[in-house]
Amino acid sequence: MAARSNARTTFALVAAIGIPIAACDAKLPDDDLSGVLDAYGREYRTLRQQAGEADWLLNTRIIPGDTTAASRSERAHLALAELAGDPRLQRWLRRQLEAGTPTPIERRQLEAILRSAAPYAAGYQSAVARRIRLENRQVETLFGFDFRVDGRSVTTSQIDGVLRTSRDEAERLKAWEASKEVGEALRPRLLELRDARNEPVRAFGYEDFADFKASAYEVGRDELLALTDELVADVWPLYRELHTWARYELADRYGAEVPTDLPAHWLPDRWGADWSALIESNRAELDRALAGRAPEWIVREAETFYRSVGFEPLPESFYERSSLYPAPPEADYRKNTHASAWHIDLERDVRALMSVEADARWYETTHHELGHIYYYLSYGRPEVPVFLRTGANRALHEAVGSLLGLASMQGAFLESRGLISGGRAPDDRRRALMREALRFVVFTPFSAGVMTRYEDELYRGAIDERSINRRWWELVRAYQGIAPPTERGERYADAASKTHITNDPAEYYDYAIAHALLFQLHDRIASDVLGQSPHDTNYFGEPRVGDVLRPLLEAGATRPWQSLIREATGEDLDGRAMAEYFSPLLERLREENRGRTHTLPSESPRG
Ligand code: X8Z
Ligand code: ZN
Repeated sequence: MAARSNARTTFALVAAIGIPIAACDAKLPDDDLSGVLDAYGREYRTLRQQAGEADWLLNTRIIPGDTTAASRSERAHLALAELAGDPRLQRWLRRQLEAGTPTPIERRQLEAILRSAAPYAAGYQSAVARRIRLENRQVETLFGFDFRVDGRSVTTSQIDGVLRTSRDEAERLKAWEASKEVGEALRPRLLELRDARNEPVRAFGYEDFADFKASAYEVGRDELLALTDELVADVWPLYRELHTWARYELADRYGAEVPTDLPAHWLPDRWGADWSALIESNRAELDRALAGRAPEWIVREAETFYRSVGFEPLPESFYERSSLYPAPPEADYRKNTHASAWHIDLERDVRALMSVEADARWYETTHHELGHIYYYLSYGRPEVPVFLRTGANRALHEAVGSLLGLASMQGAFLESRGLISGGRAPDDRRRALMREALRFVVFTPFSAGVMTRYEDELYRGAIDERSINRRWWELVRAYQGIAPPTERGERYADAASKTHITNDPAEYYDYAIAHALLFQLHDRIASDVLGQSPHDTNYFGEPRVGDVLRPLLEAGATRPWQSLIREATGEDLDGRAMAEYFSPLLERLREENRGRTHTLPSESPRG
C-alpha cells in the first residue's frame, strides 16, 4: 500500500509541474530544478499545513481516551513522510547537488529538503509510524497527567507557585516529588521512542538522532558540543559563586547545615534551572503590579512593545486562532501547558499556545513567544523559498524573544510603562543584575550541560534501562551541583519530566546558544545603537532596535547564520558578551562569599 501511494504522491508532484507521465514510473526531470523545487514546496506546504492543524488540535484539546486527534495527526504525518521519504525524490535531490549546477540559494534549498527527509528515510515507514504514535502517546501522557499532592489534583502551575514562593520545606518536598511522578509514566516508552527516532536517520547516514538534530547548524556534532562546553566554561566562575551563595543562603533559610550539593527541592524551579525567584527584585514588584491585570492585557502589552520597536501589528487571526489562556477548570479537555509558537501555513497563519496568567513569568514568556511569531512573519513571504522559511539556526529563533524578554524586565523600561515605581537606586540595580544572573547564568549549566549531554548520550545508545535515572542525576550533580532530596532509583525517569525530552528532542542547547547570542545582540543594541547602559535599558519606542533585528529575521535560512550574526553584532557567536555583562556581579559575589567553602570545582565539567 505504501508503494502505491508513494507513486501517487510523486505523480502529484510530477503533475504539479505539468509533465504528463504514467504514475507507475513517475520521474522527476533533471533540467527543471526551479520548477521541481516550486512544485515540491507547494505540495510540502499543503501537507505540512494539514499536519500542523492536526497537531494543533492534539495539543490544545487533549481528551484522555479520545484518539481522534491522535489518529488525524498520525495520518497527516504519514502523508508527509510519504512525500518527503520518497526514495526517487531523494536520489534526484542528491543528483542535483552532485551535479554542481545549482545556484547558492538552490543548493541551500536542496540541502534543507534532504535534511528534512531524514526522519522519513525510505524503507523505514514502520519506524516512522511507530515514532509518530509513541510521540503522540507521550504528549498525551505528559499533558493529560494528573499531578497529585496529598491525594489532591494540582496543576503544574500550582506546583511551580509552591516552588517559587513557599518557605515550608515539607510542602516544597511534596510539590517537587509530585512534579516528577510524570517521569515514571513516561519511562516505559522512552527507549522505544529513542530507537524509533534513531532508526530512520541512521539509515539516512547520520550517527543517530542527536547527530541529525545537530546537522541543522551545518557544523559537526562535535563542534557543537565543544561550543556548549565553552558556554558552560564562560559562565562557570560566576555559576560557582552563585552556587556557593545559594547553599549558604538557603541553608540559613531552612535552618539546615550548609550542604555540599543543593537539594533540588530548595530551588524555585522543577529542574533547578531558574533561581530568580530566590531574591526580592523588580520581578517580585512586577508580579504584584500584574496581579491586578487581565492575562489578555499581558499579550497586548507584549505586542505593543514589539510594535514600538518597529514590528508590524499582529494579524487579527493570531488572536482568533491562538490558544492563549489556561483551559477553564471545568473543561472536559486539557491542553499542553508548555508555551510554544506555531507557523501553521509558513505564511501568515501564526499562533501561540500558552496558558498566560497575570504574573511576571508569563509576562516574560509571552515576550519570548512573540519573538518566534515575529520571526515567522518576517520570513513567511514569497521572496523566501518555502524550505528556507525557518530560522537561520534554531538558536536564533530562541534568541529574538528572549532578547525582548530580557529588555521587558529591565528597570528603565518597566518604570516607563508604569509597571514598577521609580525604585531604581544603586541597590535596586544590584538586585536586578543578581536576578538576571539567577535566571540566565544559572540556566547555562542545565541547558548546555545536563540536557545537552544527557540527550547526546541517550541517542548515542550510552544510556540503557539501568542508567536512565542514574545518569541524569550524575550529570545534574556535575554540572549544576544539585542533588535529589531523596533516593531516586531506576523506577523514575526524572529527565522525562522536562517537556523537551518528549516534544523538542535533542535540541535543548538551542536555548543556551540563544542566551549567549542575546547578550551579544543586547550589547550591540544598548551600547552602540541606543547609547544606553545594557544593565538598565528602555527599548520602548526605538525603531532602531527593529532596524538591527529585521535584516536578521527577514533572511530566514537563505544565508549562513554565521554571516548574519557577524553582520548584526560585529562578532562571532560566543559567551564573551554574557560574561562581560555579569562581570560586576562576579566581583561582588567573590567578596560576599569570602570565607565560605566552594564545593564546585574551579574547572567546569567537560563532556
Ligand atoms: O521552552 C521554552 C519556551 C518555548 S520555546 C517557553 N523555553 C525553555 C524552557 O522553558 O525550558 C524558554 C527558555 C527555556
Ligand atoms: Zn522558544
